[in-house]
Amino acid sequence: FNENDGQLVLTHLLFAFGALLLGGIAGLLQGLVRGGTMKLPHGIGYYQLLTAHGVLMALVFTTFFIIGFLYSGVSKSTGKLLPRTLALGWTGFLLMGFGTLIAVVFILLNKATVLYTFYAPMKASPWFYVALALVVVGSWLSGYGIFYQYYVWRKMNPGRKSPLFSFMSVVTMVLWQVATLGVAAEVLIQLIPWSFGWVDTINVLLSRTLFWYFGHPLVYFWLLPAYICWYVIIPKIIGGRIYSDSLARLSFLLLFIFSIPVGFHHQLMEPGISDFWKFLQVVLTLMVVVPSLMTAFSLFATFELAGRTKGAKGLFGWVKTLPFRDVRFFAPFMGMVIFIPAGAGGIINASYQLDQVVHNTLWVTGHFHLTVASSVALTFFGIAYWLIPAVTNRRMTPRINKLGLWQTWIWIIGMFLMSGSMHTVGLVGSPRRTAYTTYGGAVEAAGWIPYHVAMAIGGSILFVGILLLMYIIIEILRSPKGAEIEEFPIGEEQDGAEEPPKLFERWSLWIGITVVLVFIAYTIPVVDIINNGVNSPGYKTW
Ligand code: HAS
Repeated sequence: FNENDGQLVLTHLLFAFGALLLGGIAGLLQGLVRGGTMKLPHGIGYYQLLTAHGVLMALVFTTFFIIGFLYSGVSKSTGKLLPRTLALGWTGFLLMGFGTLIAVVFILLNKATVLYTFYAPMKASPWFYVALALVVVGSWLSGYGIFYQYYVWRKMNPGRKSPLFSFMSVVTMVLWQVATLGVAAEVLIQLIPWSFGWVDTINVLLSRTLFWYFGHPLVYFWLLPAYICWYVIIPKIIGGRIYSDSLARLSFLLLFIFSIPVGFHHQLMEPGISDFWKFLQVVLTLMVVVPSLMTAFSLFATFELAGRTKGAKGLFGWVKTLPFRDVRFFAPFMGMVIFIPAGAGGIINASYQLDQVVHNTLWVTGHFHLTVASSVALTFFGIAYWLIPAVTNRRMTPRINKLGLWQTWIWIIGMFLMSGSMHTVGLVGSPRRTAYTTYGGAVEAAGWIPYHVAMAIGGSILFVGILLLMYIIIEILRSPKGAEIEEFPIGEEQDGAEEPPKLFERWSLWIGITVVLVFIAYTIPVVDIINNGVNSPGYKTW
């Protein structure tokens, strides 16, 4: 792996894992404080810790890891990063890193205790919002680096289809650019002027709408890199072939166009948006499920074909041929398995009436611990075990493989306890985001306690999983640089497969369709929210 490219990738990954460690500590502590097990000194409270946990894990860990991973694959699949790509990558990293540091300082100072969704009318220090803006701008620059590399590759290879990894990286970053317009508008037009005191009030519903315009595609920004691993990397690891390059590209394009005009499914219970627009966005939400079902189909096909070429017999004989003892496969594979119930939970949330039962309960917290914190996180861990050796010219030793398998099991057990309890207790009404309380001794709330204990135990097991992960990373970095170098597994398509239609790389078409859908889904409700919204003075959280 090219050394300069490797350094850029490694720096992103280490920053991401540093955030994961800090976020994990905050997560453990918030769980203990919430459960009433401990009180922290200096007035450090539940919401402050929960903010640190959410921001560091959901926003910082994911974004840095994803950008590092995408750059690695773009470098691998197009040759080597061009000087301008590298410059954009490093500038993006510095801006995002600087923004993150400022944001974390303000959270630690208890001046930004507004949770990872930073909903108005809760008001943080203006510098927290400025820091967020820096992170977003930095990530745009990183995206431009990927676009530039892809653009130059296509110019130099006219008529050829782009490498699948690069194509998917471009879709992921285009999705990110379109999605972050919402949060950038919220931060720049609403939150910054309001928190500096330049305006007295804020239109809360507008701010939440802009947030969720960004917030839902955000979850696909987390998912798509995991899908890149499932589609491109896993076939190579299992000794098989990519089932269909065209199907993979199509599912990414569908995820892109349908992931954006669906933010209202997070606001189904909110007044101020009429039923029709909620219904329309629910329909579009169910459309975005389709490419995930296509992905499931494609993965099963890849596994089965690989198994059959190895001589597997019977309907399910191929399952036995999968390399379960190889952590590069096992960790992402468990991510896939978990994504089946996780996705089903998402469909429940998206069903307008069912959401009335689960909204704002711990069920939703359980949902996103299965999706992002299990399916996506396990896939990212599985990637890190070979990617860090690959970019540092080291070898993934059998010991690292074994420790990785342990780490995966610990994660699964911890998450089973934690997310399982969250889902169950959420269904019987236990709310999310509430500090320690006995609800005035209510009988119903007393019944929730065993689940909260199980959540705390699960959370503690997960923390052990994070510590083991850190140990493995240090082990990898301490291992000698050897003559044997870890391979960067990139799958190839079945022989004789058809070329994907040229239309797939006509970006103006896909971006155009997305813009049209966004206008249809958002114009009238947003005009309505602006005209009829009630402004709030808000309140400082510090
Ligand atoms: Fe979600 C809330 C709907 C997917 C993350 N979601 C959240 C929040 C987060 C989040 C963070 O409609 C909370 C935000 C907050 O703080 O308030 N979600 C969905 C739907 C999907 C979905 C319809 N969510 C995700 C993913 C996430 C994520 C992915 C992160 C990465 N979600 C909602 C809704 C809410 C929500 C509502 C708001 C709820 C409320 O009331 O507030 C779908 O995209 C899911 C589709 C997935 C599938 C599964 C396909 C399965 C595959 C695996 C195949 C396995 C194989 C291996 C091949 C249909 C691809 C098996 C092999 C064997 C041998 C067994």
